[in-house]
Amino acid sequence: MALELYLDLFSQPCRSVYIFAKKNNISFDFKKLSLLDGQQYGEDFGKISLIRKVPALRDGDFCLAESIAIMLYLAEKFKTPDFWYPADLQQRARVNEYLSWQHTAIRMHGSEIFCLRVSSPSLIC
Ligand SMILES: N[C@@H](CCC(=O)N[C@@H](CS)C(=O)NCC(=O)O)C(=O)O
Repeated sequence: MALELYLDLFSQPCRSVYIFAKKNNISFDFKKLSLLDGQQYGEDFGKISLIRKVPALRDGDFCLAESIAIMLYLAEKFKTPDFWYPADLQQRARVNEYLSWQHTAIRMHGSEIFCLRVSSPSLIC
């Protein structure tokens, strides 16, 4: 069974996973999940992701949520070039530092802008 990625490209974490997989020529079945249509609440998707959020991965019987965890899984499974997730302990720690930092330092604020734009488009040009 091909590796499946459940994605809605409106979502920043989904775009991260998508771009990472594409850049590394990782083949996968693109499973489009429309958040605007509420497909995350469907019965089938509940079996893929307990937290009902995208991105989500299915690799055989194994399901995984969280964009960072998914990208690290892909990096290790497909042995992507070293610069993505270096083998060197301290270089890898630097990547981990960034991945930990970005959740609250970048992504959270990006989400706020997105939500504001969707809910009140006239407030932001
Ligand atoms: N920390 C998660 C965030 C996942 C997330 O919040 N996904 C949103 C889209 S950006 C989602 O699926 N929301 C659906 C919902 O809350 O109903 C990650 O990095 O994957």
